[in-house]
Order: sequence, then structure tokens, then C-alpha cells
Amino acid sequence: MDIIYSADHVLHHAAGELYGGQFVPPFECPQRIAFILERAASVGLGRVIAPDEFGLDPVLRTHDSGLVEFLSSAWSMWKKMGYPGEAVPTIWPARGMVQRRPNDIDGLLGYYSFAGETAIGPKSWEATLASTNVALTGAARIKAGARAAFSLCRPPGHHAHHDLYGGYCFLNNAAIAAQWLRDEGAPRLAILDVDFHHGNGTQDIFYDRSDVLFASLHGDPLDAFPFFLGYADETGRGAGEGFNHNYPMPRGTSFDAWGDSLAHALDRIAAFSPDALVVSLGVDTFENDPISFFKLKSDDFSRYGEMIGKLGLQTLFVMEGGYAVDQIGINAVNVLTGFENA
Ligand code: 5XA
Ligand code: ZN
Repeated sequence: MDIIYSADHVLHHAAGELYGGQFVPPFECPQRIAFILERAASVGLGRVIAPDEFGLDPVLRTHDSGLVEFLSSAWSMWKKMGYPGEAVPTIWPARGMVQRRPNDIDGLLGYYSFAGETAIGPKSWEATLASTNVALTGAARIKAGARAAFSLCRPPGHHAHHDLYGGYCFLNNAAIAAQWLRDEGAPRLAILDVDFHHGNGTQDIFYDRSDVLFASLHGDPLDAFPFFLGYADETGRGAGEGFNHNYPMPRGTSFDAWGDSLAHALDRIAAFSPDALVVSLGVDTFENDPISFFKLKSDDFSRYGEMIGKLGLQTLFVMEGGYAVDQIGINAVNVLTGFENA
């Protein structure tokens, strides 16, 4: 399958994130993508293709214009304050406070985010747009009839809500790609999120809709980021009731139980009979991932790629998380070769 890739992802390279009370090098780093690309080349996965430019219109079909305007101007506002470091939020409109958009950059960072680990640097916005173009170019391959495409996105996207960023995500690449396919005439889309973390942003974006089914397999939010969304009883709202499926799983989950959840989610997707499938592909379910708690082994990624392939749907894979950098290439590419061998 074709691999869509932009070297501009390196423009976003935060100096650090707050983790465990310390400022540490971010787990979400440019080397992740280099390892995946290298592994894809070594197994001959497919051609590497540069993204096309789609402009902001497809982004604004999915995201709030206030968020987009904020993300595009946050760095210059931050620099005007004379701050020495990167732009990170330190205050949020929490319970009991007013949800009112402030003027000041420190207030805006909190207003438009839901978590504090995602630093904005001088070129984060450029990298974000490139990542979204990578996803959209993959979607265009699917529209053109390709059986599958791999959008090697970075920064990732599945945590980004309609009007919130966080969890290393600024714009929701998978959601934007799915909406674009809808707008280009596909009546029904399914999004399967296999990242260790719940795809809270994707859920938020499609929660009221029956034309995009969302299924997410993830660490139980009682114990895992993003903590405040991703429970099994979140099943959709209004017209969207019954089109949102969460599979939270406990610490130590291995492929036996994880694969059962996947089989269940795939049955639901098959019953929905979508025109195409978008997979939010995070490989932080791996047993050695430094910030997650599932126990999948490298071979398990091949097994589940094959399960997804057996659905027989046109499938766009959109890269999300995965922080065991030494094995990220093997694990991500195992999913894709498993899919192709189905
Ligand atoms: O899928 N999401 C992630 O891998 C990022 C989690 C960020 C936790 N602070
Ligand atoms: Zn993740």
C-alpha cells in the first residue's frame, strides 16, 4: 500500500513535557516516524508519496474556526509576551468556572486545551497542517479506489475535539479524513481506534451522528488518559445513539481479551456496512510501551492487522500513538502487512 509522508513533521519537536512532576523529553518525538518509515522500506510495504495541499476548508468542516484561528496564531501571541519557552497551558475553565473565551494567550491556551503535555513551538502549526494533508491525501487514495493507504501522520490527531487540543494532538486527522470522504460522496464511514488511549476527540466529533460509526479499544479511563471520556456507557446521542462503541480494558490486558474486543468491534462495523474504514493506528498497546499498560506482543499486531483485512473494506490507516520507539516500526508495519496478507 502507498505510504503518505511529509518530512515537515519534524517542524514540531517540543523540547519537553511535564511528566511525573519533571520536565522530560516528549514521548511523542520525530524519531518515531523515522523508525516506521525505515521498517516500511525494509519490508517493501509500498511507495512513499508526498501529500497534496488541501487548504483549510476540510479542516473547518470538522473543527471550530476559533480553535483553528487560535492554533495558527498561538505561537506569535506567546512570543509577544516575551516568554522564553514553549507555549503550554497552566489553567483551565474547570468545574464551577465560566466557559468564556479570554483575550490573553495564557487564558486561551487553557480555553482551547484539555490537557497540559502538548507544547506549541514556533512551527507546530505548519507541522500540524502537513499531518492533516497526509491524512487527506490518504483519503483521496481511498476515494480513487485504492484498497488501502497508510497516512504516516505526525503530530497525531485522535484526541483533538471539535474545539479542543491535547494529548499531543492539534487537529483530528482521522476525523478530518472521514468527513472529507463523506463530503466527497461516501454515505457511511466507520472509524476504528486501536490506539491504547481512548479516541475522545473522534468520539466528540461524531457523537451525534449516525453516518459515522466510531469504535475505540483502549485502557479503562478509570486508570488511563484521557480519564474523562471513553466509558462503555457512552453510546452516542440523539441520532448518534448506538453508533459509538467503547471497549475499555484493564491493566495487563493481553491479546486474548484485546482480540475478543476487536472481533466484537469488527462485527459491529461489518453490520454497519460502511463504504470505507478509517483506522486510528496507535501501537502503544505494545507490552513495552513506556506510558501504557496493555501487553500486546509484536506478533499480535500482525494477527490483528489480518483480522481488520478480513473485513474486506477499503481502509485508510492513520498513524496515532506508540512510544516504544525501538519497536514502533516493527509493530506498526506488522499491522499493515497483516492486513495485506488477510
Ligand atoms: O493516543 N494518545 C497518546 O498516545 C497520548 C497520551 C498523552 C498522555 N499524556
Ligand atoms: Zn495513545
